[in-house]
Amino acid sequence: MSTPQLIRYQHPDKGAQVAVVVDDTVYDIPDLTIEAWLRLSVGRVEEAIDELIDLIQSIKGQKLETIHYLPPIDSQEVWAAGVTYMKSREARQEEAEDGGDVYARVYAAERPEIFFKAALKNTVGHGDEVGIREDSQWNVPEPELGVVLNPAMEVVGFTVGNDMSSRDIEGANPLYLPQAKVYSASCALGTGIVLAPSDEFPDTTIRISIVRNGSEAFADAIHTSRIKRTISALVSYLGRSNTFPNGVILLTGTGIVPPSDFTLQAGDVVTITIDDIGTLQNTVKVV
Ligand code: DO4
Ligand code: MG
Repeated sequence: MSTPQLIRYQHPDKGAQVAVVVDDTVYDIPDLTIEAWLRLSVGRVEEAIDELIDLIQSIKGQKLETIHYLPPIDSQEVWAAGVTYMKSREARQEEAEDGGDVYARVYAAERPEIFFKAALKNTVGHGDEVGIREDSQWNVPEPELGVVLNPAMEVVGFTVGNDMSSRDIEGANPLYLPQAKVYSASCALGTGIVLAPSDEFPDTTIRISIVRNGSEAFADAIHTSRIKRTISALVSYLGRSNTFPNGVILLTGTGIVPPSDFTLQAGDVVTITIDDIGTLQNTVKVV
């Protein structure tokens, strides 16, 4: 049996629907929300996953065909860690108009950079359009592993994330970070939550490919072992003096940054694959 995945999708009659995907088969769980399941998993993550597996034995599944994915969140916020890979530190220092000392310092510091990234209203799912800002000339995707946490800050699984970023806005002044990071369709997540709880980073590779007019304009890959932080340290800082009663997603930072002369254009197709976690594909639009 493949690792179960919790997804949200748009059902033609019933609207937003939560389902479990196992072995390319979709099992609808009527009335379930991501919020309800994350709450149910507190203190018993493995048991809650086993219950889902038991439940789908009695449900008739349908083969996974064309499906309109929704982002695998409902009331959860998406937060993001930054400058967790050397490549990110180098690229930010290069783009920063003031030399970017702040990035070198945060890379070395014990406290990581963590920022609010998105709520559902600014997040798109696999297959939807992801946004670049109309007031920015330099936009990139950031392919990132997402850690999915329940209200007790226990890891329930992982997802694929895209922390879309406007490099000219961020580079002009670090205080512009929220504008560079948080806008319409600035975050993509999906396809779903892979229910493989672990406090260790999965031993996996994050890959990106950007296709423009049918040709690959950029591709790169990074192994998760290159990250400077641990999941437990990132989660511990996220949870300090803050609570997430419905769970939370934490993107763990990018280790891939396209060269400085690259910017996204409307119509580009961004495909992010994390081995054993999934593939997230979105077309770019100007917002
Ligand atoms: O400090 C800027 C943002 C860093 C970031 O998003 C990343 O490293 O992934
Ligand atoms: Mg990022």
